[in-house]
Amino acid sequence: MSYFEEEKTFNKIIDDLMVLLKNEDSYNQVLSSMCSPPPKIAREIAKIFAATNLGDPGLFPETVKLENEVLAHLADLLHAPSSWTGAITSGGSESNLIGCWAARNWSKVNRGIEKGKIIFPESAHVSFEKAADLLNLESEWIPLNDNFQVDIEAVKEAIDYRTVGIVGIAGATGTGVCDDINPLSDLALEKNLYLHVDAAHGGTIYPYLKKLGYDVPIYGFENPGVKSVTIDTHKILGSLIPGGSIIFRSEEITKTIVKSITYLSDSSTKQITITGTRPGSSVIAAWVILKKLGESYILERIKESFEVTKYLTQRLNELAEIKLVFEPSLNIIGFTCNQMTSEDLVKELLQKGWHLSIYSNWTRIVVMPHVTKEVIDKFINDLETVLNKEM
Ligand code: 0PR
Repeated sequence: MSYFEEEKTFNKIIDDLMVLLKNEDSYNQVLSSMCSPPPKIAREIAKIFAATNLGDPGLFPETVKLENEVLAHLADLLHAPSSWTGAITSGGSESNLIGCWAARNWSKVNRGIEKGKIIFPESAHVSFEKAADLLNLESEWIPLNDNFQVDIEAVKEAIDYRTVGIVGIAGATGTGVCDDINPLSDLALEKNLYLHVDAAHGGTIYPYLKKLGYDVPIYGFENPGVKSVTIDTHKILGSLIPGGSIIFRSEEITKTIVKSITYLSDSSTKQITITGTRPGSSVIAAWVILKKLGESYILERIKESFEVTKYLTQRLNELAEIKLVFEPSLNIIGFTCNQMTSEDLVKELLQKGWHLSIYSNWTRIVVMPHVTKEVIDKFINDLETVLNKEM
């Protein structure tokens, strides 16, 4: 193919893709996502560093340094002790799987449990169901109290001699609620159990909310029983997809899962991730967001999302047909409608281009940085039209 033909083919493919996928990059009417379009600089990084693979760290030693700085930053947000260790992963699901994997293997080494059981709150993300299945762990799902937090008494009752670990959620998918991690930590210490905290969403919000003057829960390594924490970079921080991490209290835990890979360009490579090949671009983007755009950029995003959450709460409260299921503690809102089911409401709103999700029996909205006040005004307008049609 000549240079000219190649150029023509290139442009044609890009043009066709732009047409085919034109509605899928704007997030204009997306109210159901925990991701948000990345800043321009992150997109540029994706283009330039598309071939950087952290699965072969010997080839990318400078990117490995950035990776370690990102991990150190996240460990710091979680108040990890200096003995911490961790890994950048593909997101919350992989981190939660690794956390459960460590719980299983650590309990085998320390307590001789061969066929264990793991305890999850009912609010836990589906990745825990997958993890238990993959790891051949029995799972017990614990109901929530009236505040949508895991019922601590029920956790106590569920613990038996085969229990390898407990999971707590800091910023649940459906409600944004944080479990009461401190009593879970006490239980974990008392019974010598592994405690993993899923702060995939909340972990990148609470530290900044605290700086903005809000009261925030103590969900991280300040609780001495916490052994590992999931925290994502591709959620509100706005880094590239896929990007997450898991931070462990110490190597005493990860040595029960670590694998050596001697044939890579660095023959001392060790991995605790499920994936081998991992995109360096996502780590570089996270580094730029955390270290270069920095705290003021992140605070602005979070502040804005919280103001919009408050605004949306107020607008919804003004509608007689709508009832909020909980007072939002993070940027997640749940509501029901006295005129129709959440399924029907979500379908009607989809006709108008809005993407919402249903969690349990309520309609769920996640107020991410792309959801501005203007977006909310348009949404409320359409919601009112749908409700008026029903009267
Ligand atoms: N833990 C929590 C608390 C989560 O909310 C999620 C996903 C995970 C773990 C898993 O994270 P990964 O998706 O990174 O593996 N939370 C979002 C949700 O289920 C995922 C998502 C994001 C879904 C964007 C849709 C979407 O458009 O809502």
